[in-house]
Amino acid sequence: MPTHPFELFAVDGLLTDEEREIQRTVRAMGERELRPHVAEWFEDGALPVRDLARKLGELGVLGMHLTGYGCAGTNAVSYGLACLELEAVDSGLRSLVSVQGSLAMYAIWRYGSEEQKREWLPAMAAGERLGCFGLTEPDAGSDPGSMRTTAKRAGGDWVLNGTKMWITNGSVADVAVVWARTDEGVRGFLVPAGTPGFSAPEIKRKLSLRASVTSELVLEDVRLPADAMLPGARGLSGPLGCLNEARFGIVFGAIGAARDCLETAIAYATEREVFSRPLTSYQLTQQKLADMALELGKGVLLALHLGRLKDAGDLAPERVSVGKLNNVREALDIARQCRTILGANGVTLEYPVLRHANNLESVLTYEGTSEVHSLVIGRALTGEAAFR
Ligand code: TGC
Ligand code: FAD
Repeated sequence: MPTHPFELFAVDGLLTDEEREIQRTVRAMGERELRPHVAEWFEDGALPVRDLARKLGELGVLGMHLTGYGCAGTNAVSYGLACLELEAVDSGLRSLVSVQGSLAMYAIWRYGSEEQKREWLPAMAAGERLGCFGLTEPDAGSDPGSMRTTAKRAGGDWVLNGTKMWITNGSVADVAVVWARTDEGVRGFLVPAGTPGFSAPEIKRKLSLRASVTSELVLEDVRLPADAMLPGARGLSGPLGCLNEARFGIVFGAIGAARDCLETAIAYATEREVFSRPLTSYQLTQQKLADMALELGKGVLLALHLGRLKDAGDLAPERVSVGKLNNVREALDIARQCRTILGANGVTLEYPVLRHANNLESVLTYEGTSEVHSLVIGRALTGEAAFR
């Protein structure tokens, strides 16, 4: 009887009953309501974000690791497992949950005023209102400290000018969390959709994360009241603090995409006969499968370890970098290797492997590129910052 790759590492035994139940519930919803449509969403480059947000809100996964304001208040491991199961369907679905819960909601939850929290968080947890997170600019990605977007005081108001680029859910969001340079350093602002001077054109023709909306944010003399600023975030540590949360979800999520690829490749190789024997019966195939199972298993153990550290309040940012760099890089390698096992069938949307591989190209780049995370780890190891 074949053993599942996770079973080789006895992963299930490391989870509590509640964590297993949350994982089972998210997986079942994903298989029932998301997987049957995902190839079409990817092919069309169109995602029914509003419908999905409401479904994900009902499931309780939006901002699920936050407490109060309608959020589920689960532990970090449960949130990670939900990300894993959503990304097993498509990275774009995990992205939706990451941006809503770990970036937009987290920014408000962590740095917002009581009024801002009450206004936005319950509706965002329910999936009735959507948020996005605008940090990257056309000329400032890895180095957000060089951002050009400004917020200037005008009487009691703020006036924002600038452009944000590659913003997930930008054109469907009800509120954009926008980071801008002020006289007192980088500050965060809540920009409601429809504010005069604010527009969010969608970016088309992506070859990756096609089941995800990506947009530009254009701010032309956008006037906001004084209370649109997030009072608790000062300096670059504000947005970077949010990134720690979303990167943590990706550490688990990437394993979901890789698991789906490996399960697909094993099932395919079992059925596929080459030179009159099943593909699984060849040593070269078994070598590939064994190597991938090792990386997948090590990746899930690393994710769980980081999850336990996070729940214990001991997850330093460089540890998140270790997980993000390793698990996304290995997931991408696994997706590409699985593609070889599927031969020509691997390049179609009939199977998920190249879709996952293409998605993982974006995942390797967003939330800190693999090079940025290598440099964060390098700085931790040597004490030398080699970013600039
Ligand atoms: P540096 O001088 O190191 O730090 C500036 C201030 O920030 C603090 N800090 C952090 N705080 C919390 N968490 C972290 N991970 C932090 N890293 C640094 C630091 O202590 C300092 O605070 P203070 O109070 O002393 O001022 O900053 P640097 O300019 O040298 O940059 C360091 C670097 C390169 C690591 C950072 O800029 C970086 O992480 N760059 C990558 C940018 C990035 O990841 N962008 C992602 C945009 S969002 C996104 O991609 C969403 S995709 C979502 C989806 O669809 O799933
Ligand atoms: P650059 O920073 O220009 O990097 C180009 C290359 O240079 C990379 O290989 C990089 O690693 C390398 N490099 C950079 N610095 C160094 C260095 N010091 N040493 C050596 N090499 C270096 N951003 C948001 O704010 N919100 C979002 O919701 C969001 N969603 C996204 C969705 C998608 C689909 C994508 C693709 C991106 C999204 N991003 C988002 C943007 C993402 O965070 C940036 O693309 C990422 O931070 C990298 O920035 P960049 O693309 O400008 O690349």
